[in-house]
Amino acid sequence: MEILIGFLCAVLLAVFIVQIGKARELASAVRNDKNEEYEINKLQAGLGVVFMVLFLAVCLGSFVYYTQYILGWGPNTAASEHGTEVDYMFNLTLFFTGVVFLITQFCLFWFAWKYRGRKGHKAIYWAHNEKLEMVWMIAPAIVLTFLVVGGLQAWNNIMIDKGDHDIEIEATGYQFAWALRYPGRDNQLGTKHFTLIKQGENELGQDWTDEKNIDDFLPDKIVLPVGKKVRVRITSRDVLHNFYLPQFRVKMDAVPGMPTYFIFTPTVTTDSMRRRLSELPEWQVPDKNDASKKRWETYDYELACAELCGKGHFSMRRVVKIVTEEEYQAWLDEQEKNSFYLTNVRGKANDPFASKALAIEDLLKQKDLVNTQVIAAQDALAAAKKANNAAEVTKLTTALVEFAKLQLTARTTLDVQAATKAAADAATLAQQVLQPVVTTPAVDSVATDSTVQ
Ligand SMILES: [Cu+2]
Repeated sequence: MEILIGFLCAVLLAVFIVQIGKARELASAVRNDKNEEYEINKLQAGLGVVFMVLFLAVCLGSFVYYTQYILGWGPNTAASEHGTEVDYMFNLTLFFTGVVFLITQFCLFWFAWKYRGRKGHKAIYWAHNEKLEMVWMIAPAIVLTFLVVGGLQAWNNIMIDKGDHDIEIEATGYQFAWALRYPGRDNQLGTKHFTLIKQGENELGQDWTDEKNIDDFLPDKIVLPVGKKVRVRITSRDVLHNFYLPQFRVKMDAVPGMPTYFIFTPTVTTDSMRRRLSELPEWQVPDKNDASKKRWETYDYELACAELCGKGHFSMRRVVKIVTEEEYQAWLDEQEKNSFYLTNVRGKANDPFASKALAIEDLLKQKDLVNTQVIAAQDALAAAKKANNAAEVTKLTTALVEFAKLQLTARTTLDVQAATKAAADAATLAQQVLQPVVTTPAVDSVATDSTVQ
């Protein structure tokens, strides 16, 4: 409210000054007083210079004040490999346009002051000057060529698809959400067709006769490992949407009937980004939704839709988490059992593999066996640490390194034999390092034995 009142006062003051100026101008014209006209010129040109100083001060001040919020500055430096290139182009453009802005604004008001109408000064008639025209044509042409060629080069570097990505995921925009799809452990997205789309049953139109679809799962957020090259296949089911990951400088239209893509490598984990933000005072305040936490503690990267696609456009948001490779593998492990095929199609009337045993089911079974042993070993290690049993801690820590290797095999292999071997090896290792579990209740059996005697 105060700002509005202040703004209105400033407008009224400006109107007042202009009206007084006009009245003076009219009076001098009636009196045919040239000196009065020169005085008015001086006043107006002087006010122009004052305005210029204030205006440029406000521009520079707001730039400094909002630096923390500008992409490419402070906490908003890019969190992806190619993002630094985009930020560089932005900053280069900002530099050139900033310099031109300062020079032109200065010249505009300074010239109005310097060449104001004065006694004894006559304006010269200057139709054109070829040299000057050449300068102001060639200088921007050089700068723009530099910017455009640099921009094209950056675009080509970013968009080139060498097929050497580590992970391919898919994002399908629809009114009003993103359907995300991961390829599962075969690392290949299954085929889909729009004619197969069935509300509630097959949202993406996945073709269940394609075995690549069997392990595809549809999570509610994007989780990616840091430092891995990710290709996102971007599609839309209805209207134009836009796949936008601001912190990674990823932005691409989702077009119905025409898949697009974006390849990027995340470089900053969510945890690192939170730590980065925790150093800033404005992120130290309590969170809006959870007052027990600071704002930086609940920070998450996000996927948004950057195409105004209808009334629910605002709700097209998904959380994006960048994690370490180990955390990513653990997340995949969790998600694997949620494969859309396994949870919704397997064993149903529309299951094309109804009578066939599937390798993925064996793989998941073997993986679960390994996981059980690993959890038992981790629990044993925790207990040994609590009991201050140094020898046991050393033994279990060494064993857990071996367990981790077996677990990784069980989590990633496509070969049932390899998975079965990993499960068998894990069982053997568990036998060697874990205390045998006592199954007979010792006290009771002794009592029973003595009664029998
Ligand atoms: Cu949208």
